[in-house]
Amino acid sequence: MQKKVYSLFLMFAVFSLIATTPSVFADHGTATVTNAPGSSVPGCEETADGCFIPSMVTIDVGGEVTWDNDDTAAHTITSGTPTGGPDGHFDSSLIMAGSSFSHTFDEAGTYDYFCMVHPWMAGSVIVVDEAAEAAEAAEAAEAAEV
Ligand SMILES: [Cu+2]
Repeated sequence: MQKKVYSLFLMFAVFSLIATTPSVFADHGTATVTNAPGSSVPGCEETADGCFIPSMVTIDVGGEVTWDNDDTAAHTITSGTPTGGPDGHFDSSLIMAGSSFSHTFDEAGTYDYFCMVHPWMAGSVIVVDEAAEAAEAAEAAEAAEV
């Protein structure tokens, strides 16, 4: 009897996990980053916001990040680091003032990027596999039962 109640509770826990997953997807499906105004001269990297606002975004696998260049200068969104150089994941080439660039991320991981014109401008995109994490959590809940 006790065992049956516990199984019901576990089933409810798993169902609620499944039920909440789609909303998590919706929350992290897209992200928008803007270039800090005046970032074509050094200084933005010293501010709390950084040169890309926000300088770190988290999305799900399959999500899309859009960079809006609201600054008055042209910038690039180039994957890699200022010291290591471009790593080939993505490169916007020059984005003119008032234009934007989007990239879809199909693999989990951390993607650093910078501006080739102004190498003090750096940011990161973190791509997480929510479905895999939910499955792991469900597995952990199951393991805890034993
Ligand atoms: Cu730039």
